[in-house]
Amino acid sequence: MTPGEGQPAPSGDSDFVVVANRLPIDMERHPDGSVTWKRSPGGLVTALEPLLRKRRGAWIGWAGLAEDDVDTIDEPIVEEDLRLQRVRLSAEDIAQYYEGFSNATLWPLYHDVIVKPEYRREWWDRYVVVNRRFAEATARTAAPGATVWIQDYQLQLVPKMLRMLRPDLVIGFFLHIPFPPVELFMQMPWRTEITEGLLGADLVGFHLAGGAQNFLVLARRLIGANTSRASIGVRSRFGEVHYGFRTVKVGAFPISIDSAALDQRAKNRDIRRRAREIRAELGNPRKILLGVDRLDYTKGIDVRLEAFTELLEEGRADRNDTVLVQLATPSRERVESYRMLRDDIERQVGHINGEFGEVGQPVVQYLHRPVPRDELIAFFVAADVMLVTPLRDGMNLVAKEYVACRSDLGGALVLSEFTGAAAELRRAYLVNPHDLDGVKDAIEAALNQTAEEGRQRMRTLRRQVLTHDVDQWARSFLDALAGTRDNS
Ligand code: GDG
Repeated sequence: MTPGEGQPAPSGDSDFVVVANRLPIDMERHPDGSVTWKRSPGGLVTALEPLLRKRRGAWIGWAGLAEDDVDTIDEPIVEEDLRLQRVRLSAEDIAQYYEGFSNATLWPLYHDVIVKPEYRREWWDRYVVVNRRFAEATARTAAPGATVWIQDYQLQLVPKMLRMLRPDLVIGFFLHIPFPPVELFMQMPWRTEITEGLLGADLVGFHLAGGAQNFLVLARRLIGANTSRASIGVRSRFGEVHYGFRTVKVGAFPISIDSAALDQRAKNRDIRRRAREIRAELGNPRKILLGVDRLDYTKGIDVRLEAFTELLEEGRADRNDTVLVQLATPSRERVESYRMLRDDIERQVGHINGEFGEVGQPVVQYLHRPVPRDELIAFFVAADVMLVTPLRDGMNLVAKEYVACRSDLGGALVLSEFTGAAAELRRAYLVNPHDLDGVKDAIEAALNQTAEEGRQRMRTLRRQVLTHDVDQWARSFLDALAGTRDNS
């Protein structure tokens, strides 16, 4: 095959390259102008690090700060066998590509337009520019014939741009958020460009078969491509889009967590002691309900607060003996809809405590800040009922983390049907977050379940989470990606 335009870009020497909006390290700039780096470990990096190290891997992404001179080509930061290559973003790139097009256009559009997406041409233009910057950095880093794995909605144009620069590469793309039904996607003024951008990959992966199926329909209707018609399986029975001279595979790969590590950590004596302390600090209530989310309008935090309010009002939850803890990590605070959400949630919390709390004894404990990992695990261990009520969520790792932390088979999970996790965690108390009575009934059932019922449910949930971990997710995707070349 010949490259689409001009000369092929010069190649680098990494055989395996991960491309994501963020690097797994944060750059910190100090008042004296000096710069230090802080690791920000997440599930993705934990899963991919061993593979990256084994294959002289590189990770390409933004370091989290605004910088000038975006065209500067930085030396990679080399950590043992792992290379971290940063892509610079200016303050304007952040405002238009990241906060604008990614988080005020794509995010709401892909989450069922819970908030109205804004379609602004200057945001789109910047999205194209920044995607090209990522594609060029990747082209410089990847060795001939390397495998490149592009992550998420911020980078949907990179597969095609990269293929034009480097047709020798094996390119995979995975979307971490839902892929919407065609009827919604068609709102997007740049729908053809985005669809063609994704079709630059050899394999396009989604959490759920439904998202993969939506993408096949889109490729048929919008691009006029021939596609397979059979239903797509989970980690199996991939779909196909015949596009030009190429065949693009499409599949479902539900992401998971490092289940065994979390299971172990939650058994730690200090963590268990801290869980007991948390209960004591909350006034030793009979029941602790817990929510853990980025403060995002997709997460349905208002839904659970409303349900809890009505349960208290109706005396179905005891105001003297029940506490709801909501940990809300600050998120995207410069985007208008997120600022409004924060105000709404904080008003709602104030209202509930005003109505049902006592001095020194609120019924809702709300923290608007990230808590350290071990503290979070202690909250999972302490919580009797975990509330996960998103209106739409690609997967939701919090639900899986809660389950992984409950080797005692205690606790109960209330889980929205509109999360990806609901497809796997069938023994949770599943709810439709739009049906408030249904949510209330489920919370009440979870609060009052017998110990035996709880154990049975949790045992089944744990079997699922412990056997399907993030390592399996990465391997199943990469095996399918390697398979695209074996067949060609
Ligand atoms: C996107 C998709 C998909 C939260 N608060 C704290 C904290 N967290 C951690 C959780 C969990 C992670 O953040 C959140 O992951 P989620 O999956 O729940 O949600 P998104 O951030 O929206 O992620 C989602 C995911 O991508 C992966 O594909 O599942 O559907 O929207 O790990 O534990 N961690 C710490 N302190 C906190 O206060 N340490």
